[in-house]
Amino acid sequence: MATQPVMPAAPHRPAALEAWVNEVRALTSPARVHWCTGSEEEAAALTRELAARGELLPLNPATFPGSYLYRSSPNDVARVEHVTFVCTRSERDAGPNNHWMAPELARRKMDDLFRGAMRGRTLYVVPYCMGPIDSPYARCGVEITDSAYVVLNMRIMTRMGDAALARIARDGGFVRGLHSTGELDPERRFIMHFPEELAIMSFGSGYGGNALLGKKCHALRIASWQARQEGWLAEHMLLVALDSPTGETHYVAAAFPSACGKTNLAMLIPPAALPGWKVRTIGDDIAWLHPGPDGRLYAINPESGYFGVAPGTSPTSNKNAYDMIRHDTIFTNVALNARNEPWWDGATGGPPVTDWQGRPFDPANGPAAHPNARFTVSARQNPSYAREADAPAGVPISAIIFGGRRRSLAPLVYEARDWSHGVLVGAGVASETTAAATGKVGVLRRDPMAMKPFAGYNFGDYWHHWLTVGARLTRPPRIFHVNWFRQDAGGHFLWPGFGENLRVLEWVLGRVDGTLGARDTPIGFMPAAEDLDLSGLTLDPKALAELLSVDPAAWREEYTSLARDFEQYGDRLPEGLKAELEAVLARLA
Ligand code: OXD
Ligand code: MN
Repeated sequence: MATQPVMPAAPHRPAALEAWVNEVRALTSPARVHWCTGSEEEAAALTRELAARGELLPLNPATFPGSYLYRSSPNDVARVEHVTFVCTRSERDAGPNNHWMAPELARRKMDDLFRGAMRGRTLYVVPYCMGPIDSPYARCGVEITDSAYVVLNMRIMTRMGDAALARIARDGGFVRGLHSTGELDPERRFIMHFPEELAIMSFGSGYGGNALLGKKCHALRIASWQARQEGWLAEHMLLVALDSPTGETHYVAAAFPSACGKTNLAMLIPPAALPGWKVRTIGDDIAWLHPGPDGRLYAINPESGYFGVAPGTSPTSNKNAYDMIRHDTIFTNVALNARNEPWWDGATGGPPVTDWQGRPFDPANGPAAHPNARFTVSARQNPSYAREADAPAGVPISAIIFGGRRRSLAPLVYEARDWSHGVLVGAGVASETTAAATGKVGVLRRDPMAMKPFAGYNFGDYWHHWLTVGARLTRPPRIFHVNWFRQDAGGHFLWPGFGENLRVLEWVLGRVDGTLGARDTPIGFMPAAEDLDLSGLTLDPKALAELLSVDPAAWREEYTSLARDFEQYGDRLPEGLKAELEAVLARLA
């Protein structure tokens, strides 16, 4: 007798979720409602539908099988920080680092925008889990969206569908994210966060960070708020496993502002001159950090995919990424070459013939690929994927590295004296702005812990929380600061970067293990030239000297300006951080 295939039972839909979906349905009036299961068939059907409408363009099936190009509206190409709000009851809880709106006002404004907004469209219910589905550190959410492109991206970036729904039914609570592309009108575009209600409302944009609500909105802004209440940290950090030639593995977390090379560092390929090292990727953008029972700090990557910057991704800058995006990848706002392959600066195919807006390429119109063009790809396609990315308990962190894009001042690397000095080092991160957000590029701005756009509450309280978490760790990670972007007077980079950055990581781990030396400087511990393994590297001695120098007068100015910045946090600025700042200034005097 032929056996019938056993269909898995659809998971139970929690009443609170059904009620919310019904409420949103009444408000937005969609033509239909689709509960996403996360299955292959569902993804294939959505892809076919978008391709039939011309919204997803199939790429060369021989060289980029299973891959598509999506072109966003030309006015919708980056995160929009000026219309991103944190809506806490008290304005002081959002802090001077966030745009704030009173929650009732924000709700009313958003309800008005959402009223009838999904007429004629499908309302997709997207249950998702941030973190391994069986991890106690994972947290779930549900995004309601009217964009099938968002659904396909969320399926790559998160554990999406039935498994997440089953966990939500078990957990009870979930973050509520409501999204509509609206009319893509920049004047009617808002990204609102309600941390006290664990809710997000995003209207008028279809772009990544504004629309894939699991990422920046949930896993950083809302999660940082949750993390403060629950005693952990949600951070803008990559996570890597570093296997040394002697067979030891260390795990490192590193925070850099957007488009400063987190994905490249997370997928680093060791240079030939450093044999025996292996770098494996756990995450490239977000880390959730929890004090563990053994007094160490444990990390998970809440995401399951990469939403990476395409321009600059090349076989020399990041071969792992370059190979990874040769199939089953969604490209957004790249150009096309004559072979219908995606093109950006660094791509190796023929020259661009069609620009990111679909026009015949003409340099007079600007770059062929948008500078913030992206790829969305499953982490499992990464040749350097670390199996620990799925470990429910996370990985113990040996070192935390902060960094920014600074053409002057910050040396190649220095080490904080201890955790609380490290909090000051993180709070002092500054970086030149990039195309990841709208606004001017190349302007130096403070970006504490690379979280300026993402901390869901007052930075004063956030630094206090960092100090509190550190006090609970009996074996805290060491904290470092790096700068790959130092330039000479002629604008040339002093450090080769990319794979060579492993030389700096080697020193970092040598400090962790107590095997490599350092000299004491007013800003922290720094390697002398002989503490770095520079074998096989041709580096001008003058450049090296500059990379490893500290200019006390310039640093006094830097910390005096940081002290002025801190003033805006008033009595929310923790005493511990003030004391660290005064101590550095005293050392610099
Ligand atoms: C990102 C960003 O997309 O930081 O990761 O903008
Ligand atoms: Mn990021």
